[in-house]
Amino acid sequence: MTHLMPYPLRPDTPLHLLDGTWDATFLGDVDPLTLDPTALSFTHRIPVPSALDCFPDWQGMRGVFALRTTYNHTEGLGGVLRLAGTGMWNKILISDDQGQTYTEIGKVAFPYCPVSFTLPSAGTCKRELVVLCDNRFNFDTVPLQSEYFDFYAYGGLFRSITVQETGDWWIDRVQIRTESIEAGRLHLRVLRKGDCSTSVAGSITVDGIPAAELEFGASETEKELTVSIPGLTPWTPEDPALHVLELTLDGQRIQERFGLRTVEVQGHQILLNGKSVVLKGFCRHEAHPQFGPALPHAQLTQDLQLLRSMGCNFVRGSHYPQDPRFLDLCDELGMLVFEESLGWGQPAEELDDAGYRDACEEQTRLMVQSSINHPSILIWGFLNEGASESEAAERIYPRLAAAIREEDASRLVTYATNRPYRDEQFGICDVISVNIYPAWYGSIDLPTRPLDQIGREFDKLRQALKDHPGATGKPLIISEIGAGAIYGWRDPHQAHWSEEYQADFLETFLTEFQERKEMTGFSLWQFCDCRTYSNPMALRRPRAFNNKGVYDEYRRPKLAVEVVRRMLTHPDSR
Ligand code: ADA
Repeated sequence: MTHLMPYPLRPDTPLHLLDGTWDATFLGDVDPLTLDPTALSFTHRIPVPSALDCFPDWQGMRGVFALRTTYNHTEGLGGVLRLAGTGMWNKILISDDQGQTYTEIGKVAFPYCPVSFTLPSAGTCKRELVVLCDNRFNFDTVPLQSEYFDFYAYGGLFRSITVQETGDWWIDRVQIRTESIEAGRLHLRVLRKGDCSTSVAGSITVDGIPAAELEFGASETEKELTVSIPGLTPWTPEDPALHVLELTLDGQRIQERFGLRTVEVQGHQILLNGKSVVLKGFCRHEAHPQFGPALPHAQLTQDLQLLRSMGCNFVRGSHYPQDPRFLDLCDELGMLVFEESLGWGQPAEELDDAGYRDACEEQTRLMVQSSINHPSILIWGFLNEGASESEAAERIYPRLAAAIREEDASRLVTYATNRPYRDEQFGICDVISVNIYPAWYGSIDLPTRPLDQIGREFDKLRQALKDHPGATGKPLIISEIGAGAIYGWRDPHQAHWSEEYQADFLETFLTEFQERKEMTGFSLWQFCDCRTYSNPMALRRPRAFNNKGVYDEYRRPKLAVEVVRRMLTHPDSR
């Protein structure tokens, strides 16, 4: 069952779900750092979560927006404010007493990334929360999101917001990793936060079965232990069995959901629970023309059903941390996931910026910490199509890979490159991921059939990777390949941009893939069309959309959907 609240759950802790209708206003080109929150007046009532610049009065506008809500907090208690995903840049303030004075809680400029802030305790119980959302591009304040990306940058609070009330200390997370499927052995890392000066004791159950006792000494904030639960059903795409671990510590409870599963590589293969798995799926943006990246639960569910119905077992969450509700659904449906932190085509100069590197590492760590218990995630990634051939890459790629492995050594690390013939960072990867667009971008060598280029490109790629010391012998994923098609544009000549060309393109790719056993998987570009910019790139982006979806932005199927379905559900599909 999917709960409205994603895991972890804290059944005994007072929790305020702040999703609802908030006061809102557009302030335009003002400085959010010096703005007086007591002087705000509000013109609109707007739902949160949402993307503010999707609403009729504010479509396409950039500047500062203010949002405000109130909730009743228990007097004297502290709290943890959790934002599951926000846009661009935000400053969060809380009122101390009926909105007369405000305290700044923090700023967040990690688009799409789950973040949390500690709230001070207050004497009053009614608290006002004000968020200033700035969706203007500014490399100094939002280095992670730039205007040259190929997907539209929105502002606002895209995903759920909660306040959990706390006493002096609280259990932050229990991170769960599978050590042995046969023995049902789990490695646990329990994290405690707040004022931890008292010692506390408690116990752990898994699916209600007692698993361990534990004790935190005074000032201890972290505890690692191993528990074995024989007979636990493993998690597989076919039978995605999920289990609930409950920790009770001095009267506080936390419930974490997990799956028993391992992932590793062996030569060209990816092994899931020791068995070879071929990853077959799509890259997917969290995107809708009317709601931007703030998708309702029903849309998340439908998207997964559509992927499933095409025979996919894999989704690449391009190009940012995913909605925790989506990951919960992937866990439940047995969909395998490649989750990556935000990045798109960063040139060497940006990779060389110390502030960029720090922000990139921090958002990557936050993504891993937040998503760590989702069994569906097999692969962590970062820096889609960055300048991985540059000298500057040396200062960030190994650092990000190391940060991920420090947070979680139990999954595979990769990044998607679009420069496989000159890439210098393959050595840090467990899996090689290549984005490649033969028969779409670049020269089409007529008079041969353009689609014949796909096979030729793969021969070239195979040879290049075999000769590359960092890549040779590793699993290879085609992390992007695709062709654009305008929904409804049918053409007997199968011209570029027709649904026919896209369908034929994907059939050719899937036929090639079938025969090339050195390829371990693919995530086709892309699941559905998504909005991008009406800038010089628009000449390659009719409608200012990236049209390489097999569904259009309203999830209307193009011809390619049936082709993919036929090929992937064929009994001989590997
Ligand atoms: C890149 C990029 C995608 C998209 C794609 C395209 O590979 O990673 O986000 O822009 O190209 O459609 O050209």
